[in-house]
Amino acid sequence: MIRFLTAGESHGKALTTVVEGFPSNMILTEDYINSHLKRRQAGYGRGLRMKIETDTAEILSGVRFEKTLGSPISLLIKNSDWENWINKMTAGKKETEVEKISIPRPGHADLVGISKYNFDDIRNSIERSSARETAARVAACSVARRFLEYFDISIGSYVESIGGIYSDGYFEEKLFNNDLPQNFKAWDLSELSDKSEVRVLDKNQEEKIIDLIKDVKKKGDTLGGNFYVVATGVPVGIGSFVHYDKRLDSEIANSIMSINAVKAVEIGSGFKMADEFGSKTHDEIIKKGKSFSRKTNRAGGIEGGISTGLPIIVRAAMKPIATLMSPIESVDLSTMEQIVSRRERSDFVAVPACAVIAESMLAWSLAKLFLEKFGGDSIQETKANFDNYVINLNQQIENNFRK
Ligand code: EPS
Repeated sequence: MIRFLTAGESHGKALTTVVEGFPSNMILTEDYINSHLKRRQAGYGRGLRMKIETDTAEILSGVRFEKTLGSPISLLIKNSDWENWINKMTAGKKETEVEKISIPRPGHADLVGISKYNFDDIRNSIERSSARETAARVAACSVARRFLEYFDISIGSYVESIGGIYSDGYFEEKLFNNDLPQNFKAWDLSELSDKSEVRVLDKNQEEKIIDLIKDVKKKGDTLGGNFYVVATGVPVGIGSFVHYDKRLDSEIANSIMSINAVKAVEIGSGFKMADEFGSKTHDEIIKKGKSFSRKTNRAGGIEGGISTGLPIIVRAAMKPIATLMSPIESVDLSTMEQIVSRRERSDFVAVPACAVIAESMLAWSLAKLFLEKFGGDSIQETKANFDNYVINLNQQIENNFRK
């Protein structure tokens, strides 16, 4: 079983993560991890903080001469902004008076956090609930992503909409109609979308979105949006129907929903399916060489909680950022007066970053169930188990069904 923990506050000294359970002998470098950290920081509409930080992970353990040892991998990402926050965030004694925050921002974790943890300062809620934590996740999950690359499993994403501005649906149609080029890899989507400042695939849409963000910035408002995350090369048989916690779709939904500000997760054409006839929904099974495929991929690559071998398609919705420069109403907890909420430096839009984080979390979920099936202490052992399975797949059906 693989697992990871993250630790660190948004304006604390650093973020850390410990990743455990991956096989030995995988090539893993800081450059690889940092390339994904950099992608998470991009996107038009982010706030000033991203100009301060250049997220880089230092590998502290679990890797020797660029190869994993099978032991826990610990990673450190320093917060450059720490210098400005030492007095406010020190783990040591309070040396100076620090103003307590008493006005919760609607939509943020401020109010529930102080209620739950018995805090006398909303700062204590803000710090750990901040999406800054996702930098540590992207670092941790890049180990999973690296692992999946050994099996040609590729992950990519793009932004479908921001502030209600959608593309023409060309790519979604291709995905759901299972009409992708033979050599299509999900990473191709990221290579394309990473070229756009808002990670969309359509130039026309990009311009409209950037104009809207400019307008929203002026007004002190924020935006959310929808995005797609796709995985290709996932073999048939990952996940299971035998128990609720072994289902690949529930595992994925859990990990994507755990990302800050995500409010909905959909597998395949989920919500649309609910409005259609069964005959117009289910993916017909067709012969493909000696094996099988599906005419379409509305199920998003998962049936009965198990991967079908077709691309895994996940869509998610991120709500608008909760910190507003033109704030809405709240209550000052120190006076119990109705008042407008506090302003705090923040992003205006973070949907492009959210899609990168979702790639990372999808990689984690896939690696988790993949390793549960194939196991192995070294990457060579895992690879041998995997190759053996793939070779025998068709033979198995032939032996069991042909007379
Ligand atoms: C965030 C507020 C902003 C964002 C932050 C998430 O940070 P700050 O308050 O320092 O300006 O930039 O995101 C990150 C720091 C990051 O790395 O993604 C919040 O309140 O959730």
